[in-house]
Formats: sequence, C-alpha cells, structure tokens
Amino acid sequence: MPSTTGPETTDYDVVVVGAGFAGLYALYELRRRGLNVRVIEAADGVGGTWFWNRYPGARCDVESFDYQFSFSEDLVREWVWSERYPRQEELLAYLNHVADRFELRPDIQLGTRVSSAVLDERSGRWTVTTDRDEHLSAKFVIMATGCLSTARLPDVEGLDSFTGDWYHTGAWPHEGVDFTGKRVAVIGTGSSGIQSIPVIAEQAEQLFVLQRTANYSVPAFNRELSDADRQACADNFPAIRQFARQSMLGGSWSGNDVAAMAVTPEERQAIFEKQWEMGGLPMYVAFTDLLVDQRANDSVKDFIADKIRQRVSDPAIAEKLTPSGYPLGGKRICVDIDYFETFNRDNVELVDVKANPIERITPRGILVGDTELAVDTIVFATGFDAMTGALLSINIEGRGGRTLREKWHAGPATLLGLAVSGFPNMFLVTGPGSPSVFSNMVVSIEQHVDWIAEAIDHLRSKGLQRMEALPDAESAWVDHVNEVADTTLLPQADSWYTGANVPGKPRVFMPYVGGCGLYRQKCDEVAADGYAGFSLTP
Ligand code: NA7
Repeated sequence: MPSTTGPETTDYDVVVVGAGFAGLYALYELRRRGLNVRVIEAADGVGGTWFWNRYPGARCDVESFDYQFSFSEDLVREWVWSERYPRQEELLAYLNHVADRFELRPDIQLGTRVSSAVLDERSGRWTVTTDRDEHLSAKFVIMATGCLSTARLPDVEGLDSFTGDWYHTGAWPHEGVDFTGKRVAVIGTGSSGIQSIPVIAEQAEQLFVLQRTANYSVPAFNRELSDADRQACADNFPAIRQFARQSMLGGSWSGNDVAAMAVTPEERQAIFEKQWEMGGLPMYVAFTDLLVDQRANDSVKDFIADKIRQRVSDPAIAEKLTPSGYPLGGKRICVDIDYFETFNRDNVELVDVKANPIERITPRGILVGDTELAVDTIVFATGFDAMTGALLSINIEGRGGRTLREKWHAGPATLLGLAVSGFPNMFLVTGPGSPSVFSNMVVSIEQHVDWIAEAIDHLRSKGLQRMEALPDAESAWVDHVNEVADTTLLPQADSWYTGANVPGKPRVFMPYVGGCGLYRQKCDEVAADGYAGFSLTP
C-alpha cells in the first residue's frame, strides 16, 4: 500500500493519468514489476475511448483479434469476441473484464480529473493535483491520456439558443438516445459520423447529414465470428501479433509487396478488388506506394469513387459523397457498415456545408446558407482536439517552471513520442511523434508501456533517479518525424493528424508514419544503447 506522508499528499512510484487501454496496461505491467502505482481517471469507469464514445453504431475499425491485449495468453484464450469488428459495448466489457481479472481496480481512482502535474526540481518528484484538490507525489508520471479524448464542438454561434437536444459523439449519454420520430441533423462525416449515420437513419423520421468534406470509406464486411475463427486466432495468436508488431500499421492485414504503378491497370484493378473484399483498413496496404506516389494514390481514389457510384443510386449525390482535393489516407480511412447505401433512403438528405457553410445554430435548428433546417436533435460528430488536446488541458510544469503549453506553443516536440526534454521522469503513451493513431493503438500502447517499464527498471537497477530527453536528440527526432511524413502525401490533407481541424492550432504532422516495425526497432536501439538521447542522472 502507498505510504501517506501528510494529510493530503500520498507518495507513489508512478502516477498514471488515464484508465483506457494504455493506463490499464501501464498499471498491470508496472505493478507486476514491483512499483507502487496510482491511476487517476476522469470518467466514472475504466475504458477511455470506449467509455465515452457510446454513440449508435460505435465500433472499432480494427478487427477484434488485433485490437486486444497480448500480455496474457490466458486472457486471449478466455475472452470470446463475438464479431469481426468489436462494438463499443463489447470493448468496454472487455476492458472491465481486464480490470477485474487482474485486480486493477484497487489502484484506480475514478471520477477524478488531473488538473496539474508540477515537477519539484529539488526532490525530483512530481506533484499531481486533482480536481478534488488532492496532491499526489510521484517519482514518475505517465500520461496515458489518449489521442482522441478531448471532444470538440465547432466554433458555431447559437448553440445556447437551441431548444432541442444536442449531443457530441465523443461524450454520448449512457442511457442512449431514442431518435424515433425525430428530425435529426448530424454534423460531420468522419469515422464517428460514418458509423452513426446509418443507425440513426433507421430510427429518425428525417436525417440531415451535414458534410463539409467527403471521406474515403471501405465497407467493414462485418460478421459474427465462429468458434473456428476464434480457435484459429487463439492458436496462432503469438505469430499473428508478432507479424503485427513488425508491420507498418500494427495490424495482421496482408498486403502486397508491389507498387501499384509497377503492374498493369488490369492487375491493379484485380488487386484492389481483392483488397476491397477483405474490408476496411487493409486497403492501405493494397500496394506499397499508395501513400507516397500521387499516381498510385489517384488510382485507388478512382477505384473507391467507382465503388461509391455503385453504392449510391442518385449520381448527383454519389458525386457529392466522393472525396476530392486531398490524398486517400490524408484523413484516416473510415470503415463503414452501409454508410453510402444510407443515402438511398427517402428520409436522409445530404447537405453540403462546404458550398453553403453553417451560419449559426438557431432556436429551431441550423441555418445553412440562407436555409434553416428545422430539427429536434443535433449530433455533433465533429471530432477531437487530437493528440495534444488532453495533454495540454493539464497544467504540466517541468524544469524551470516551464509549462508544456509554453514548450509546445509552436507544435509538439518529443523524443520518440515517449518523452519531452525539460520534463524528466514524465512519459507519454502514444504521444505525438509516435505511430499512435497511424497504427493499431493496442499494439502501439503495449510497445510503449513495455519500453517505459524497461526504462524505469533500468534506472532502478543502476541506482539512477532521473531520465530526461536531451534537447538535441528531441530536435533530431522531430526532424525525422517530419522528413518521413514529407516523403508521403499525407500532410497535404487538412486533418486532425496535422491539427488543421482546430482553428489556431499549430500545423504539425503529429503521428510518426515510418511504420510500427521500424519505430519499434528505433526504440529498442535507443534502449540497447544505454538510452542514447536521454540524460540519466544519479
Ligand atoms: P473527425 O475524423 O475529426 O471528423 C470530424 C468531422 O466533423 C469531419 O467530417 C469534419 O469536417 C466535421 N466538422 C468539424 N467541424 C465542422 C464544422 N464547423 N462544420 C462542418 N463540419 C465540421 O472525427 P471523428 O470523431 O469522426 O473520428 C476521429 C477518429 O476516431 C477517426 O479517425 C478514427 O480513428 C476514430 P472536415 O473534414 O474538417 O471538413
């Protein structure tokens, strides 16, 4: 049990902020290594993303076999995934099972938001303060705060005057929402919009879909899993996960080791078809050059545009739903169930808010151009202040009293996405500059937590107290992240990868897109080299 040093301060080896996939595994792994760990979680339950995103149709766009922990073979064998793509409810049940199965709950404090983390340079310890005015002292702080955890409403006037109900997909009411007989507007056609729109359309009397930018989406071809599917996965799981760890995106999807431009148009079409039939994100790896060669990217865009035309009966609506003006992959590809087909329904209307922007919310609905859409309910599927939002909502104060907000005023800078110069003994899980959102998050989370746990073990075994990213190594990593991104077409899109979805946010391509395998190798090299790029002090 932790030792209490005063009425309000409690001492820990490690304070972990967040109890989603990352926080739960950090607690499990660090506690297993003998550390005294406290997890602080703002929500009233564990689960992170899967606690908050309860909107209709919410499910993971990575398959259940890939999107699960690998640290316990028993857990892999025990847990019975019901569908190819896990629903939010199933993921939340899984994470609750993990919390119970590994007796994590006694070390997790729910319903508590961390407001600040301040370094005391003299003692070398962090003081973590919560919104309950508690002060926790910790040698290490791990920010497991998630990449898509700060929901964003658009800067549109008038919401206060709206007399109907409104919701954000990323903070959905637990009791659910009944759309029966309602006129509904969904704003946003990213992944959350694309997943929720078909389900809301089935219930609502009338649905307006307010689209600013059309998105690339590939059908999930979701299905129930059979016992044979589950058995095959459990039997082969170590090999499946090993493949995923070394892959580009951290998934077990098979792709092709050939460039789209190196084959004939007929062969290209056949390969796209085959990859399409696999459903979802494997489309990324249909060819090796899709994200780096404009012609290759155009070829997959054309292929998907054809599919949209096949799925949508009205050619004019199909045209509006066809993405243009940015490369495929520049915004994360969506994985849908009947999204495009939903626009064939009589009760669904696509509203182009790029041509006619949203002017304001009115008491009765939404003013688009000079037309008022009268609605009972507005659903904001408008995304998140991604990757840095949750971190910067905490007042993090490092060496010399410098805050992370000050340090990152021109954009995030990290070493390996794991650590920040000036903030010793603070680690980030899936921070900016790591593969994070450009990968299967669970594979990346496990890799980060393992690396951090090893680093802390290293310090302890050598009698060292402090670990801090060196400024030069950090700058070199930031340069590398940018160089790799610039070899691709991805930065060309206005996306949350670059911060472009938040007005005024510095425009920096945040995820590392060199691939999970290469990234892991680089992290391992740093560790094997005695944590090269970090200062370790007694
Ligand atoms: P996203 O992908 O950021 O999507 C947000 C959507 O909301 C996107 O279509 C935006 O259009 C739209 N949006 C945002 N602000 C406005 C305004 N003011 N007017 C009209 N439309 C607006 O968030 P999601 O929650 O869907 O998905 C996030 C990730 O979660 C996803 O990639 C998966 O990894 C899981 P825009 O494209 O900016 O024109």
